[in-house]
Amino acid sequence: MAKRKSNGGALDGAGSILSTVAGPAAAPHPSRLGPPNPIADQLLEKVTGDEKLAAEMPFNPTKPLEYGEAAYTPHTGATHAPLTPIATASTSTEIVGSEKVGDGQPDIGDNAINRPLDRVRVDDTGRELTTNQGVPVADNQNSLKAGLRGPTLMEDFILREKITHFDHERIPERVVHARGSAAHGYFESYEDLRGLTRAAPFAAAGKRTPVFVRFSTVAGERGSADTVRDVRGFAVKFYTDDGNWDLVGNNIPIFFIQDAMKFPDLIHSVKPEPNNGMPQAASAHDTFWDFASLSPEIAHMLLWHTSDRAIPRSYRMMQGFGVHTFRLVNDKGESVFCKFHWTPLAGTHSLVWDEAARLTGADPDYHRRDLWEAIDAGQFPEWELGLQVFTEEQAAQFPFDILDPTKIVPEEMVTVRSVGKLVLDRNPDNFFAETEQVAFCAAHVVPGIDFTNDPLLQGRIHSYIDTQISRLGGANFHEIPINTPVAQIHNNQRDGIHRQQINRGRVSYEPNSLAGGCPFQAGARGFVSVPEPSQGREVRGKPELFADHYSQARLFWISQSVTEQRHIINAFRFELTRVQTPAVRKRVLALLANIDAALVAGVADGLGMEVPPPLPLATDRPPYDYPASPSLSLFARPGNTGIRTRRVALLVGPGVDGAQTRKLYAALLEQGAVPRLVGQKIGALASYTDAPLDVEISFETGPSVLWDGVIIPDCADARDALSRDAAVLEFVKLQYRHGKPLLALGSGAELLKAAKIPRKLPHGVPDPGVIMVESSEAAEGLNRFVSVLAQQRIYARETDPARV
Ligand code: HDE
Repeated sequence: MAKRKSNGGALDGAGSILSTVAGPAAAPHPSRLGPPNPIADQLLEKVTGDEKLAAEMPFNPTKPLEYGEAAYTPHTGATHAPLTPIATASTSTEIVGSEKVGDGQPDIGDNAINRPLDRVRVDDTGRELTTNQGVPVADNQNSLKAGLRGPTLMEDFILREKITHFDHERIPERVVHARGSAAHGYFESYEDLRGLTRAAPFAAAGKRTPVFVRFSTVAGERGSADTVRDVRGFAVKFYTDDGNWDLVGNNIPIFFIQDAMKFPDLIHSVKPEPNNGMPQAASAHDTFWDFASLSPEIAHMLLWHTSDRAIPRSYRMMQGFGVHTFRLVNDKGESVFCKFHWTPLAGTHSLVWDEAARLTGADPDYHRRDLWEAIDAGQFPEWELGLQVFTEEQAAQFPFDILDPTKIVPEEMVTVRSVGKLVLDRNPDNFFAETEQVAFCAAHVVPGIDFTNDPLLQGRIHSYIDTQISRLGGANFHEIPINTPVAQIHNNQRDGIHRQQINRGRVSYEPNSLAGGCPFQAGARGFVSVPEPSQGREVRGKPELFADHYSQARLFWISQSVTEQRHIINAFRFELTRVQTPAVRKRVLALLANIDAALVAGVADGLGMEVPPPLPLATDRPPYDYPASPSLSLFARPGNTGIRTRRVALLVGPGVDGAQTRKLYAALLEQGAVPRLVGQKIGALASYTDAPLDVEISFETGPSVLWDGVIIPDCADARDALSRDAAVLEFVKLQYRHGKPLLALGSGAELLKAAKIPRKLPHGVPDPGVIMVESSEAAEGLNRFVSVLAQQRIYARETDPARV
């Protein structure tokens, strides 16, 4: 047989390249595949490129680095660039373009699903109505029938698509934190903090990182009211250069329990009772207090929960906390412990309980509306980020364990250093697509931030991704636009429900040579866990220091003002009065007896019970005697934004001084407040000095609880028109009772007199918030009103409950 001659690679194996299975063992690559054809030529280039790329990596050079000592040093994966982009493509037809697939010139090394949200915003202006398949709809009013009076036809695919979509419009709500509101904004670092952390948001002074922030209540269902007594979620998603960092915190710096194992029990106890589905969004029922009184580690949190922290005036006026101790890690791998604090520039302000309870009826969306309106008005809420940074050595000296999430690090022990600001400057376009579908996750950290062994945090690392899988319907929830990072996603995860990403190429594994080793592991540039030594006997338990349940509860109690202490006692009385099982009430009292004698006596008195002996302690260690920490009082942070966004009702009735009202209105607006004319009905209201006023909202629609302060302009008929209306009298009485400022001008004072509003506080000094002046002193009266409005309320009024 004649010896086979080499064809110089001309056509040998061409058939194999055109096929997708088997091929010659050693034939050189052909230089063409038959008749000229651009796609086939592309295929040849691709296969040739593939072969060269694979040959670049004759073995896995980093394998030995996975073992022994070498494993302690992270290493970068081996990688090679393809000679030609087509080598790593999925298909040689990649260059065939259309409106749908694009022009076949993908940006190599890019992941387009990470583009700004503009790519998925939809605007219908000037467009025809279509089906979900883009088919223009001729008639959106009628289903398709066999004759005008005939049955609807199965064939009506347009009706069926519309109804089917509607049937599935809801997704399961969050098991906790179901009720929430959110906004976009940015975080701006004040300094270059690279000495402390390599986390991207802190890399330079002035650096801005986009954020999406969601505030929430915990216990209520998605449609529950905003102003219930509850902890508020304060979850911040930072879209950093190194991927998403979620700081999923609360407005209270500690938690109810010490170990993730107890979370389902806690939540089952606080959620509506399973037999009758009541009460909604409230802890004031037997099962919660039964669980609480059997779990004394909750003592500290109960005081925060019964304090006014749990009924904030606004999401914009509450602090936020990361709760757990985290670690900051710099690029030398050095780490320190850190607690995160958000402090609102508007100060910390709260509702009073009676007001909060009425607001659930007057405006269940009170906090949602407040956030939305402030942002839409350009009054962007701001918080400062504070870090409490401390070392292992310092932590070892603390009288508590920094891994215990029921303990704070008092600011007197470690100061809070302000390192940047959070500004919320854009409302979402679509509540469902953004606020509802956003998926926060305590496990989303970036290089520079690391966990500690706090046993509550450790459990959270598992929970959040798991819950998104059922709530958002599968493993690809990170591809929902609000959840995609701004940083690129490149990995070998594939498929699953609702996959958005169209991965190019045939390689979805690592190590690989066919994609040039890509995506390759980032080594030291990637996320590297702090190499904390971890060794010990397996055990289900907690460290001894965790057993001190009362020292910090007492610290909180003694750090509160008299007013705040009174509110805590009242809240316990309210909650426990709703409890029906006396033995449960008694156990709660026994728990409180370990905190403070006046506290338990006040609560017991409200329940008509004796103070029982205290609950036994869980440790023989004597409690630690903390000095009071003034920064734990809400009054420590009045804020510096004045009366901006404060809502002021100008009560107007027939015979009002229109010119004066307009002047007051303009002056309030000038200072950033939100004045509104409130009257018996909307529409034109005759004024005796000026053109008629246009009343904006009625007493019914805008009841007293919706306003931070009230002004009664001079009104010739005040005595008749307003003072005889029980609803108007009730309006001003509630303003007074809720500690809000009232300013009456000229004969407007008749209304305050008719409502029997006292001018002095219970201890005899003039009430700075009840201001009655002549019309000629309107400017001075307004100044006094404004200075009270900007402060905390006049809580001293409460000390005499017989008033009004
Ligand atoms: Fe959460 N928590 N949590 N939590 N949490 C959820 O995740 C969980 C805890 C917090 O606006 C869930 O997506 C466990 C502490 C906020 O979307 C779920 C444990 C703190 C939000 C979950 C905790 C929080 C959640 C429900 C104990 C303060 C709302 C739906 C081990 C530091 C985020 C979801 C948003 C939401 C589990 C304890 C804050 C089920 C298992 C402590 C602000 O994954």
